[in-house]
Amino acid sequence: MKSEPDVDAVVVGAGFGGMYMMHLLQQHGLTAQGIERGSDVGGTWYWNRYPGCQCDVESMEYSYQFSDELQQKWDWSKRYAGQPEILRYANHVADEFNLRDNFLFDACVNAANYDDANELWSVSTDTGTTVNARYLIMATGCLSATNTPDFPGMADFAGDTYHTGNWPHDGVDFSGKKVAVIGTGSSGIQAIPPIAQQAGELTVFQRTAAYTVPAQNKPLDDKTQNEIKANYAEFRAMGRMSPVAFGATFSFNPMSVFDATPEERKANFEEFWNFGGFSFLASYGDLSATVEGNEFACEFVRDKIREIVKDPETAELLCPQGVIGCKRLCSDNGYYETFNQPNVHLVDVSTHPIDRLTVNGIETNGVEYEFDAIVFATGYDALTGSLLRCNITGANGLKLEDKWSAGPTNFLGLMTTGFPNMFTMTGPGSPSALANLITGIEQHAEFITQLIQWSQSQGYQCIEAEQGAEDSWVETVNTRAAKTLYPTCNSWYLGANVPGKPRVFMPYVGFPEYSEKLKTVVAEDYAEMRFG
Ligand code: NA7
Repeated sequence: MKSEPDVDAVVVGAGFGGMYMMHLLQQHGLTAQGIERGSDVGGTWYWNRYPGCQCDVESMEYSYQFSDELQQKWDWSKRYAGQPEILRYANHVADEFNLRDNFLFDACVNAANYDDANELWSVSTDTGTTVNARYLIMATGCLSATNTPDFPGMADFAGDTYHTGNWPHDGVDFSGKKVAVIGTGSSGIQAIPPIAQQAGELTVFQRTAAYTVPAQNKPLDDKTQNEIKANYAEFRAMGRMSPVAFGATFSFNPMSVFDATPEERKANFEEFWNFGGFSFLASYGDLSATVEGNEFACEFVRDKIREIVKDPETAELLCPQGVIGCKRLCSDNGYYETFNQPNVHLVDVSTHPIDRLTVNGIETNGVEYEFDAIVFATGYDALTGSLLRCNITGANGLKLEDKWSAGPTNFLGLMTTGFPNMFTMTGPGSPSALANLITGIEQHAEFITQLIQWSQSQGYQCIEAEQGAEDSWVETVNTRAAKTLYPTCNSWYLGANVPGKPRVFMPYVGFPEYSEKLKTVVAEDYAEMRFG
């Protein structure tokens, strides 16, 4: 006789994904045990408490839409919410829907094994708890496994070290200190201006200059907020129609960048620059179609940098090369202006890398720089890192790290063959970080719940994607990516930022088509999956 599970499902992670998943399971009468390594809800927003941390999707869009009552009740203070406000929102949602009771906090999953005989997942944590469940739902986030380069001498440095993705809860006082920031992606670009305000001296180590557009953040006035709330359903529907699942606050210009005169282009780029943030990539319909067309926007941004940054040598070092939007476009609050401060210095480590950390600081190109503190803004083992760190073993002893040794393969970014009843939310192979993550989370949680219910209604205990479905989905994801400029740069979308990680473009490009595909799969009674 087969063993019975302790609960229907284990949900790993209490970020926005795990929270909504838990809510849906509870609502549909399924029992669930949540496991979260943090002490409370919030996921990415629980850990990323570095100064200046802010969402790059507008508040009215970066929020749940499953409950109109919730979206009407919550008021955002700013156009782009900062981390503290987003974390307050996560806590509010947890309170409203009673989501904490079924979570075990301060517990990190250290193994998840599929028991073939009983068709159950056995999930164990570093606190000694083991839970047996029919379904395993991994809501571990796209950007939650931090990446800290393994510089020689890491242990030698006598000062304090921090990673932006694991920031002390009580904050850090850099007053009067000599501080280094390594990394100039979104996190570095957001953290550098406030750290520069406080620190005695700040030195930024830049390997690749990133494109950033001012967020143009501002308080969200009642009138704007109330207008959106009055037609929230329509506003959300507009967001869901966009290729990135947000953008209801701005218009995508369908014009070709080649059809405009230089003066028209400059004026148009200026308009989008002044609007701020990601919208800049919507300034022309074909901006991301060709390198030649894209270069017009790149040069516009470089001219802005040359205009803002007073020291010409620093300005040139800050000028990014390559395609804008290939790596995720950053949005900032006074980033370039910060380099005009006399206490801020830029060290280019593109041609000569950081050699080592020393007792006193950082050594590169024969020069030792002395610091009291080093901030690693060096990013994440994105999309797959948080899954692989859970040590997952599927049917017949197949390890996820072995199956994905050449890169992640799955069906719809949701299920990988050989791992029955395991679901990954906003995983590789889904639009994930290329789209509004909360919208993607809702879509996945709803799909998974519906699929489990359907399977149970048919009397099945086991769900698995057919190998053919997985192969064809992998091909679709690759074909999609190959039609874009995304694979042309060393981004974390490709795993290129982590030494030794397979170089595979992981997210699915195209949110609306993905939504249609999910609907088709449901309408066809999950024909590409096997049930048992
Ligand atoms: P990112 O975007 O991966 O940025 C990491 C930065 O750290 C980037 O500038 C890297 O340079 C730099 N880096 C990484 N390793 C090194 C070494 N060894 N030496 C010097 N510099 C290094 O992470 P973020 O946290 O900023 O942003 C992640 C996402 O969060 C972001 O896209 C938003 O979606 C929110 P590189 O570019 O690799 O040369």
